Amino acid sequence: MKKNAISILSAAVVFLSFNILLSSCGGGETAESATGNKEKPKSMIADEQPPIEVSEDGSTVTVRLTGDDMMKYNLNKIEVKEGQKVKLTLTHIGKMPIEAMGHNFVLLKPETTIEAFANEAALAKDNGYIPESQKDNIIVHTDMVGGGQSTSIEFNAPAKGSYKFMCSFPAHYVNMQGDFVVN
Ligand SMILES: [Cu+2]
Repeated sequence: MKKNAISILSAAVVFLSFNILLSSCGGGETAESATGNKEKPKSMIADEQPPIEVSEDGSTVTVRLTGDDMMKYNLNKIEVKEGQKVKLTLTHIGKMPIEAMGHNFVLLKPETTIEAFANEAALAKDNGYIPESQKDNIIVHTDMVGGGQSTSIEFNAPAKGSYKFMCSFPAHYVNMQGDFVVN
């Protein structure tokens, strides 16, 4: 009697382990297909777009600039060619509201210093942090955006040279600035 009970018990253990093995295999397969190429979520495809892309005929350059909740752009250098049309989109990939973590893109003329510009900009809240007193020092700028928002501008690349771009939200220029180089 005792012997029988033990063999029934061990058969039950084997049966249970087999079931666990089967279900874990099944789970594994599901996870695999979820990350397979065909199942790729749209956001991942968007991430694969290059941040700077030149059109086939070379006439247009698309710039996909992002800003986040950590006060960072995805690019600290943007290189284009003289005569190119620049289509720049700034996307705020964070979640914070515009009042707390607004971002824009301001392209400054070469003789302008970022610090002087930023100090004036910080006082220009009512004008989206674009100071009237510094308008002559701006080549082009976007609107200010908050988390989840996006804005686009189109402009012709300025003359050959090295320019600075920055975010004019108060204190952001410390982290959010870069070189805009026209070759
Ligand atoms: Cu900013």
